[in-house]
Amino acid sequence: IEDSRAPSGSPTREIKELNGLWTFRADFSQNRNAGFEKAWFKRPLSETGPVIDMPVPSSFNDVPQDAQMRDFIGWVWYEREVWVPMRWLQDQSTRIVLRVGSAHYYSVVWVNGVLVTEHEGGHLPFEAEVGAVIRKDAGIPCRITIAVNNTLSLNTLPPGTIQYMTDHSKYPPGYFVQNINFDFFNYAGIHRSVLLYTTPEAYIDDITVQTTFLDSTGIVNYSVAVVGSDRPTVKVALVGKDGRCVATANGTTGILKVAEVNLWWPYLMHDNPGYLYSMEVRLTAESGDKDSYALPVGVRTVNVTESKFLINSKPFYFHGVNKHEDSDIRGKGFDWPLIVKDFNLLKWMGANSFRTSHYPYAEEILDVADRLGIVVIDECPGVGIKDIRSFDPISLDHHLVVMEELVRRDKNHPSVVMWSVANEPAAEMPPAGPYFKQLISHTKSLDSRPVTFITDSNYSRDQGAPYVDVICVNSYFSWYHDPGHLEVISIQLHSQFDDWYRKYQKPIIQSEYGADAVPGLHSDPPTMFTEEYQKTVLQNYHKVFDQKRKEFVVGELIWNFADFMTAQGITRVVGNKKGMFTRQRQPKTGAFLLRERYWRIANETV
Ligand code: BDP
Repeated sequence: IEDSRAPSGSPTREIKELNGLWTFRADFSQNRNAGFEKAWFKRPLSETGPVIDMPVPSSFNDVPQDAQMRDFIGWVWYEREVWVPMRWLQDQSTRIVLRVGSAHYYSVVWVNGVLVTEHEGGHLPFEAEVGAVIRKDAGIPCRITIAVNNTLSLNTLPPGTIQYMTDHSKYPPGYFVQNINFDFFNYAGIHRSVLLYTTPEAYIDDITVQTTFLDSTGIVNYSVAVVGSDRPTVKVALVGKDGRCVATANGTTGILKVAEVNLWWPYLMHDNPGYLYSMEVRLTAESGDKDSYALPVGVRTVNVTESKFLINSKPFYFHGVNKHEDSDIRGKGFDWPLIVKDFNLLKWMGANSFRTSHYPYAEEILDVADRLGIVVIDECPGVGIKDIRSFDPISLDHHLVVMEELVRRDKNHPSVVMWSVANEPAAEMPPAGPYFKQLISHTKSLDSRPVTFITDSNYSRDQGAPYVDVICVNSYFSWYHDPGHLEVISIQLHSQFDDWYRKYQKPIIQSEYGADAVPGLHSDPPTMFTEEYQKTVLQNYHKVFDQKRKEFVVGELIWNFADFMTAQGITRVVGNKKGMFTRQRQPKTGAFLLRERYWRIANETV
């Protein structure tokens, strides 16, 4: 399933990882276009100018010891040579695919100087079939060149603007800055793995599963998309954790029925969370080609009522976090030790859920969430849509495509229980109504999960809320509003919940709340930026949550799991400090408070 999941290998497929050191150059020319004008892709990069080493995957920004590189806007060029195994080349029917897990923001890819694909969007995979190009030049190593541009415009997701500074008494000629309306560093580069992998000529292109259950019988509706064969024979088997086959079916679409099903349950809701079957799909084409693929499948349902979020028909309460893909040195680059550490911290805290604020995370992260039973709200990069021009048809068309790519990639993850199409857009602007109506209905046409976006608009003026299944509200009482006044949180939070519920009768999640705490700063009575202030904000919010979760509040997600880097600005002390953990993942006082709280809630609901 080529572009919807990271290839995991199978008896019929091989993978070659291209991670490691690549050759790299940033295009500092005045118009940032020398690379295209001089066709840097045609020859080895080292022949057209100076190069440096750059690790993949990683953001490039913090790797060189150079402020200009950290803040670079424009095209950067990556290159790597690789020997492709002879047997891949000899068998003409082997498809060879080049896959990039993600690169921020716009990518152009060449193999041996031949353009093979382009992709817009910084957080989702893309790929190209490259067998024909490589076979032409067999006998020499193949040269892969990837140019990546991190410039954001009004029509990108997230949006941004480039501002030229023309007062030459203040700025040098050609000086420009990238303005953004979102609160995290615009890290860029090749952020996830680059792979070459093979499939047979007739192959399994995609699999879709939808699950439900009736009493103790699990029901898995599946469909398999095959490319390269008109009359494929498809056999499907569902295998339990103990290796026993529990159901079989034939054909490209069908139903698997599992007696005495082990449902997929969230962490802390059941003593055996995250149960996954393996759905083994075998294809035989009329040509004799065989392909196979094993997809982890969790059997569970998701439903939303007027006041509850139900998983497997039981009320589910989100006690979790908002995260970022962010850490020292590698920025947003994929990093297994960091990922496993973060899951260990989530479990330590008793968190049962997270939101992928504010863009899709690496799919390997969702694989782990599936296995642990951690529930995910899967967000697209629709963050910072504040300018009315970012609601135009060009933006909407791109946003629809991004949701298609996201759903195609993540639809089979049982951990994903809801899509978020945006974070804090200017939802009170008139064009927001039709924009979100179309965006949400399009997403619903792709998949049956509930859909939301995260709002910070006033309940009476929000134009998008009529179309969401769950109201997700961010608020920063006693921080951005009434800074220093902890005593107003209770009244303001009660009003917030009651206003929204009265108007919409939909379940509500507090999708963000929090306060900055510079680790090690203390004061009593609490003052802003100390650990005590952060802790007290949380305590005051929690008192209200405890009342409202008996009614229609179905979740609380702290902002943020860990401190993270942002653009430089007068409200950010080396980044955003609203983390429960530091950027190096050491707990602040608030982390211990949440830990106590989350375990207490978990023990009530089990
Ligand atoms: C919210 C944003 C989030 C910010 C947070 C903050 O959704 O991205 O980081 O505020 O300011 O409005 O800390």
